[in-house]
Amino acid sequence: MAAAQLASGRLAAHAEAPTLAVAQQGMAMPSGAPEPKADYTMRIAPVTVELDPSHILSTIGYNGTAPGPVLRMREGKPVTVDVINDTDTPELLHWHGMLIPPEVDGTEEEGSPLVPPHGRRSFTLTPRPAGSRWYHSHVMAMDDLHKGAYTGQFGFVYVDGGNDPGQYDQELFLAVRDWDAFFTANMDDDDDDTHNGPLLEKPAVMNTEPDGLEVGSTTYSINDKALGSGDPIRVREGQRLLIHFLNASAIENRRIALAGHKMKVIALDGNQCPTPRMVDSIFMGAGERIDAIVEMNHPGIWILGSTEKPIREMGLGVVVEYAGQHTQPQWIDPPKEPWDYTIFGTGGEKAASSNDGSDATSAKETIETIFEKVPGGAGKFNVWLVNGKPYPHDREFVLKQGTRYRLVMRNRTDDAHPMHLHRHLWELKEINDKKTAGIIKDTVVVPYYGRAVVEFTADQPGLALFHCHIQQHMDYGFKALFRYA
Ligand SMILES: [Cu+2]
Repeated sequence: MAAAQLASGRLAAHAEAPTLAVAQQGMAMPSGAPEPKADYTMRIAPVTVELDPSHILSTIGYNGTAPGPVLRMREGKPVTVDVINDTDTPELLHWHGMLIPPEVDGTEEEGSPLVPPHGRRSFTLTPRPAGSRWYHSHVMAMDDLHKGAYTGQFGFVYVDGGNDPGQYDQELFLAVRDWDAFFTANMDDDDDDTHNGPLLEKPAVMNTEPDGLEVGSTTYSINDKALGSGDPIRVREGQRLLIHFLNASAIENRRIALAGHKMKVIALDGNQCPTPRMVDSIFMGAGERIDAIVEMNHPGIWILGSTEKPIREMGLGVVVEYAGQHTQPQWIDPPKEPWDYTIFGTGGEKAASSNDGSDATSAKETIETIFEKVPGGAGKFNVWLVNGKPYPHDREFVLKQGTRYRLVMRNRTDDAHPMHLHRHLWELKEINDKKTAGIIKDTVVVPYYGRAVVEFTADQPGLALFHCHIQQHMDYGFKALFRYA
């Protein structure tokens, strides 16, 4: 009964799952064998993105756009995806938040095959679970800010589980992005939403060595347009919007609001949360998704965008325009409330069962992780340690099939890190000692000098990459492989 439609022309351009012709000249395909038609073809190639008429950037994207198309898949129905790489370097297409084998997950560390330069590869995967997932390049970028997650290689994949997500009049997919990354010695951290915590993991003795170069940006967009450019989101009073948000940044965590409106958060990382809640703004670590319902009950012309004025002025926003309104787009600062995942969960202690299908009462084993930064100093890069070592580790993290694990993440650094575990879902249990249950995620922001505890069941045999979703942190050590015994 829900009417799914897209708000604007530029979003509509992303609505159709592409089924491009498969045969391409010069592509090495086995001769003689009949070529099955892929359900999706993803062509990796240079694209231009017109953020606004005065800022057209060159990057790498999928199927001629950045972000790539919104792919809609049916939960549990296998699909074949042809990935064509029209660039000069090997590529990997990763499916973030899906429970799929390492061979198709799209990371070199897990052993997924690379898509060779000017080559192609076919992958078959069974999309699950239902909800808002996304795809992106998972190659290492190191000091090349035109590779991996710095490029336009990202997009939504929505896995339809057949459940009614509630009534809505318009469905929007909004990816928050920064562009034209550069190295900087003066990183003005915008992820300070987590600075107000109890600093449980702050070391008694601080490392005062000077930091190395970090990655910054002064160019932002939602999807492929800067604020004020492109079509507004056109609405009518009384409509309900279902907005799928994604922080597709390789660099930063972000806070977003829609001026004049509250948003009802219904899902975190695509998974319905036990307690939907109205909020004035949302906070997303790099890689995280939030689904929200917004009632259009405050006619006017408003800005949906970053809560930080300079970031909005550099493009991170989109105009929301009620029919018949003709004012200038307005911004109103939302109340400053620290982001707290636990308000979307159930009361921690008594919530015994999780909704990821596991038996939370069975015996658990604990995996302790400690994150540290080795400051790089002037002109160099910081190195990031997991349990005292940068990647690769040896056999530190070995899982037993069927066992429920309690993963403790201790962040002894002055950054908030969005930590992601591939091919598994985890249940958030604690943020800075505050307990919760029932929140199922694949990425969690471990606060500045803080601690997060999650639980997951080892039920996805094979290698699984655990890493910070900030590309530079991952590239310079902040990752580890979980393996099965
Ligand atoms: Cu990080």
